[in-house]
Amino acid sequence: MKVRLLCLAALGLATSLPAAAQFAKPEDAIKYRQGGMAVMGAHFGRLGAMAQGKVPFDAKAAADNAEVVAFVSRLPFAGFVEGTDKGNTKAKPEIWKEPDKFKANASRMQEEVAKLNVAAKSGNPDQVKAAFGEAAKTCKSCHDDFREK
Ligand code: ASC
Repeated sequence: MKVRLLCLAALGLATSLPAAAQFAKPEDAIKYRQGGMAVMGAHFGRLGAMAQGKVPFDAKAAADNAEVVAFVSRLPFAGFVEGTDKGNTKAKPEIWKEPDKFKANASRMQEEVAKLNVAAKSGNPDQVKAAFGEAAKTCKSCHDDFREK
């Protein structure tokens, strides 16, 4: 019980603190967001392989992967704190020059992967394929505008 309460307190703190205060150093924020993107990319890629017919459709695997993508999609953006545009990063300065546009892109992606998660739970390959395509467009457009090649 005590542990559970502590965990809840830690979660509350983590989500209410200003993003910068959650990272001791700029590199930590960069590593955090890259880690989140890497996890999302790995699981999104497994869905993509099914959507593109490279591996047979497996409803359970699709649902499991979509669940991870939907959850992790909410994490990386806390790592885009001020002062983290330099160093080991492909993040473009536009992220901090056009923050509203960047946030709108993030929200669109999160909405589309939430829909992908619903589609994957249906077990219907055509729905998964369609939702995957819409979600992938949001990844690409944000990378085009805000990530160096
Ligand atoms: C991925 C991945 C991306 C996106 C993008 C979609 O699996 O790592 O960056 O999908 O390629 O167009």
